[in-house]
Amino acid sequence: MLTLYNNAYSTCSQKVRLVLAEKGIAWEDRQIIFKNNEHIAPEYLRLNPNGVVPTLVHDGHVILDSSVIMEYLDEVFPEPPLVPRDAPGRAQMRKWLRYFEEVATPSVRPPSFNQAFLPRFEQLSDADFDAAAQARPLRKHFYKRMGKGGFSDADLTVAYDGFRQTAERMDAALEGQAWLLAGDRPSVADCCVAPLYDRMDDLGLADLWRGAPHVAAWLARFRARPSWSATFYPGARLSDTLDALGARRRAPADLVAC
Ligand SMILES: N[C@@H](CCC(=O)N[C@@H](CS)C(=O)NCC(=O)O)C(=O)O
Repeated sequence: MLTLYNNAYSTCSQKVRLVLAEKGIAWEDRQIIFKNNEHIAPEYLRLNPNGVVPTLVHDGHVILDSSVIMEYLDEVFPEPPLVPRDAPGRAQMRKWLRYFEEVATPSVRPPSFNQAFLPRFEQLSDADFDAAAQARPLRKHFYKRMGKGGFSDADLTVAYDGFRQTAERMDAALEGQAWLLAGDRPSVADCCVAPLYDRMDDLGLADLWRGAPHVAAWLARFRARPSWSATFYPGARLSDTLDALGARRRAPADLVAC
């Protein structure tokens, strides 16, 4: 009934897996392997013309975009609620979702590519790299900006600044409450951003929220939930597969300093 096309270490996939696990929904796992270009294969593009994961298929309906999928799941499987039932509460939740999509989500990409994904591309000829960028409907210009040499220190500085701002805002909101919205369990707003923290931590960048104790406590609280271990199974972190990815680690201090 529910099929999720997703990838183990994709943060957008992890958002949706957290919601599925919090709700205890059974689903079919269809892994999309990036290095085999399965996300830009014609049969997958027919399902998701953006050439990204995740994609949810439910009773023949194709649902795209991780944040849309999270809200869809809450509508179709209302218990336990991960979306506020009142309009002002939903507006609060969407305020966070849009802010995360504008600031935190793009902040995670430059360090992720520089530290983990670049080796896949830097061995390509210029023509093959161009073709790889052109083949990505949503990310053509992002890949061109990265180039075979990776994102610049200026790009990394913008990314770190955005993530620090996210942590500061969340820290203020989390003072005196366990989760971003009222309630005794994580909402889709928490599920949206938590995988981004896990990724930054995995990249050695946890210093970005060193001055945000409520964020650190929130992350520890989330990591103690069964939904977390269901989502972050072995292989779901870049550090689990760094060798397979041919990744290089740079010293965090070196990265944060720029
Ligand atoms: N707005 C989309 C973005 C999805 C997205 O960027 N997914 C990444 C993985 S987290 C991807 O599939 N990237 C493919 C690529 O870089 O070619 C969503 O939230 O679903």
